[in-house]
Amino acid sequence: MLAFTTPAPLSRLSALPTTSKCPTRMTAAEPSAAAKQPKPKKEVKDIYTPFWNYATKVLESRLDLKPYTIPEGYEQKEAMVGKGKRAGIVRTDSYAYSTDKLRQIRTAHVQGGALLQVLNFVMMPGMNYDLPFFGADLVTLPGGHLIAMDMQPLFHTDEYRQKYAQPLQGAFEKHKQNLPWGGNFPVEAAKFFSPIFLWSRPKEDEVVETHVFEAFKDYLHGYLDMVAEAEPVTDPAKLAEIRDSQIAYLRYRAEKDPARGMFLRFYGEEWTEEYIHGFLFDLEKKIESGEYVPPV
Ligand code: DBV
Repeated sequence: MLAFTTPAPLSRLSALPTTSKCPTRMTAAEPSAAAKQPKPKKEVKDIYTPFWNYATKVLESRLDLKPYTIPEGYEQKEAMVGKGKRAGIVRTDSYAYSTDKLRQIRTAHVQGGALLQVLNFVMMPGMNYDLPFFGADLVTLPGGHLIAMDMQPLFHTDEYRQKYAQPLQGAFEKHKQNLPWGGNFPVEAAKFFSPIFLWSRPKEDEVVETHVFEAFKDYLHGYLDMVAEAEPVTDPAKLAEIRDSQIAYLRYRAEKDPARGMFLRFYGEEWTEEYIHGFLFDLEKKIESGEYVPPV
């Protein structure tokens, strides 16, 4: 499904970031020069670095960040993908932090130029908070973009929606006008989403750079507002419910990770499974190893 050749309108993504850019644009005034040269490669935009740079600044300014250990060998991974002229490097960078309230804040940033670009950014609260998960899955494939952003709920009660979806209802209404429903959504995933789930498949880079970026900013700040307000839960019955719900969610994400196929192709099975279970959705492993002790 993934290909290096990119149809319009994503033709600007038709070279990999590691390949040299054509230094000067061929103009109509230089037809002979243009004819002798190989077809100029157009510039590939790095779409998600500005998103992550923005998020990092906000996280640093609004939270008291602590380091979160990324398993050795998983901070950065590169692989040559494709053959001949179409070969290029796909690089995955990982970033992680924690805070007193957020067990894990982590991002996977995949840079494969024309092949694909991904920013997958999730914030996972400690189990003594009933906070939702912050989830952003921003994906650029040769055929277009796939945008998912949500405050993924632990519970589906009116009270919970009032507390954790309502504050962002206005932002949701505003952004969904520019980011219409993307359709074709896995049914079994529905129970993990909130009423303010933004899910869209824009075609144009500009939509990502403008409307998606604005929504990203609002959702990020909205989530951090909720985190700032959150009070720890102490009721043992409630703690058990939070624990079950968090595990169900993260188990689902690990099992159904839509990036698994891509990672398998690029980096092989051993790396992929360890990356998914040992970093991206590591809660169960951390509990098993005793590195994370759920509150009781
Ligand atoms: N998705 C991840 C992680 C990724 C990632 C960790 C690091 O959870 C990337 C990478 N998502 C990724 C890629 C694709 C998708 C698709 C590469 C494209 C897969 C392909 O077409 O080959 C939202 N992401 C999707 C899809 C959904 C989501 C519904 C389409 C899958 C399908 O149609 O079956 N991911 C999903 C989700 C959240 C999320 C609901 C929460 C915000 O992060």
